[in-house]
Amino acid sequence: MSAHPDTAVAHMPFADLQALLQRIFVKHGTSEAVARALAFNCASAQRDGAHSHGVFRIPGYVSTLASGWVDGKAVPEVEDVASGYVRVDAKGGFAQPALAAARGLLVEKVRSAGIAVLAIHNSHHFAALWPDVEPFADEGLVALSVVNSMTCVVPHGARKPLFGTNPIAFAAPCAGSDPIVFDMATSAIAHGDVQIAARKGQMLPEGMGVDSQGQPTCDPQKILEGGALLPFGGHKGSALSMMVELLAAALTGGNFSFEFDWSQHPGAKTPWTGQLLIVIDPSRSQGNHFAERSHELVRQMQAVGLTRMPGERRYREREQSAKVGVTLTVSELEQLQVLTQS
Ligand code: NDP
Ligand code: PYC
Repeated sequence: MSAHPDTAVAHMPFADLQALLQRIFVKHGTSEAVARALAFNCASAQRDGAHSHGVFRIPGYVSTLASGWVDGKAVPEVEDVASGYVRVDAKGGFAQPALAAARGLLVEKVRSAGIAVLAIHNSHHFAALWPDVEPFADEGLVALSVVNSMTCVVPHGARKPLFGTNPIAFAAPCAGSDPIVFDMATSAIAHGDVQIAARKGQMLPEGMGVDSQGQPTCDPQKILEGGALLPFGGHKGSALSMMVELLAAALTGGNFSFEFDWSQHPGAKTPWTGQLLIVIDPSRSQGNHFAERSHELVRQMQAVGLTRMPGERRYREREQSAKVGVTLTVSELEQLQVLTQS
């Protein structure tokens, strides 16, 4: 008996997956440049086992492009506004090509001023955030990024949802190892993981969300059908989520998570908001010692019993993907192949 396509797995080289995704993006209305940026991001998430933002997201990208909600051919406009400040208008397109367009100028400013900010607005971010920060740490820089999303999180102490799932990602170099990276939603669970649990018919742990009546529920379907999520860590996560709204939207000129209305675009899934990156050159205060100090911190954390660093699971998955290829289910692969045709 052969395995079910939802559980049977296929493996493919990273470059092949990236090329397949790139074809899908172009087929469904993006420019080659946008397709390259999104395909690299999405294939990287799949390669690293970041499944809530890997190929799982492709149907959402496709339906959003079809709805006319996002401009898949937008050409970002980069503005050099100050010695440590770059601003980008993504022109209603995706955030990743906007970052790619401004990256060279941003790094130039970080190297000359020691720190620089990249403020992206009028942008859609539908992806994991770590791919936006990790490459800076590979270059010896420290990077922090925040992005806001769509209203689905009830601020601590409030009655109705207002915030997005609003992730924060951080990356820092570490001597002798991969960069230290964390990337976390400020909601108790990412919206993508709620969708995955609903699809699998699995219940969530307690404390993640509420139903349409505001009552606590572990049923992901009830959260998706008129319910909402809670911030992680009560008032503390709620404050961080508020900070993300301020930095990613108020500061950049993007929409708050509650400010856009996609109801006239059935199929639209990508939040139309903003993103902030802060990048620091640690050599300005620590000479070449920052990466050694990072390593020392990790060593001490391990000495008190820590067995797993944030980012470590992804690096392990990445290593495994390099050996055997990127893992997808047979259903996912079949679905991708269909999307290259229609
Ligand atoms: P997780 O809760 O799975 O993980 C958060 C962080 O904690 C990761 O860096 C993870 O490392 C680390 N971690 C997890 N478990 C442990 C552990 N036991 N010990 C030490 N570290 C641990 O992520 P979320 O569900 O909060 O977010 C998932 C993704 O969703 C993120 O990539 C985020 O950017 C994305 N997202 C995107 C949004 C958008 O608007 N674009 C909105 C909301 C979320 P590791 O990666 O190695 O597991
Ligand atoms: O998983 O919460 C999420 C999310 C929102 C936008 C993109 N991903």
